[in-house]
Amino acid sequence: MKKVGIIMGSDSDLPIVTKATDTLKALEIPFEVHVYSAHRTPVEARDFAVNARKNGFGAIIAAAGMAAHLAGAIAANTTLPVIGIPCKSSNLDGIDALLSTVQMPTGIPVATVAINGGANAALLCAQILAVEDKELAAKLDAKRASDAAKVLEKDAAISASF
Ligand code: RP5
Repeated sequence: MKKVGIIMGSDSDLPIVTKATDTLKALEIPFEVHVYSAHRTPVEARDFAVNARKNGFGAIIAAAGMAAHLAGAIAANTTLPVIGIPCKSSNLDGIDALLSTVQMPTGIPVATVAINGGANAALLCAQILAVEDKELAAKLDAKRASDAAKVLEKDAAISASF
């Protein structure tokens, strides 16, 4: 199976990235995690993206806050799918990172999840990899069914309490 590359702009983004790594672990998807910044270590961020396909990656998650250019900078240097996580790490509550990540110019797409949406970033990677992987697709189907069953249990409990 192809690996997922996870890049975060700072180690202060780790609590959000952990939601992605937990999700990938549960689905038994291999991944690598790095701290590379579009601004502080632009050479390392670029090199990772340029070499990602030949290094066995199938999708990349880029998590960054504030003036979040990481996902766009990674996407500029690879045609692998890039999923951006805008991180809430400033006085602007993550709106700054959301707009910086989502507003990509035509030709260089970044699939942007919700502010702090680490789990959904991992699930989107899984869905991309599952296009060519029936076993992974079955795990995703099972997770959807299990998640729905939990909601219905809550429905029954709440409904019975009134
Ligand atoms: C961004 O700036 C990082 O992704 C992080 O969300 C934010 C703050 O970084 P630190 O000052 O905590 O290292 O580049």
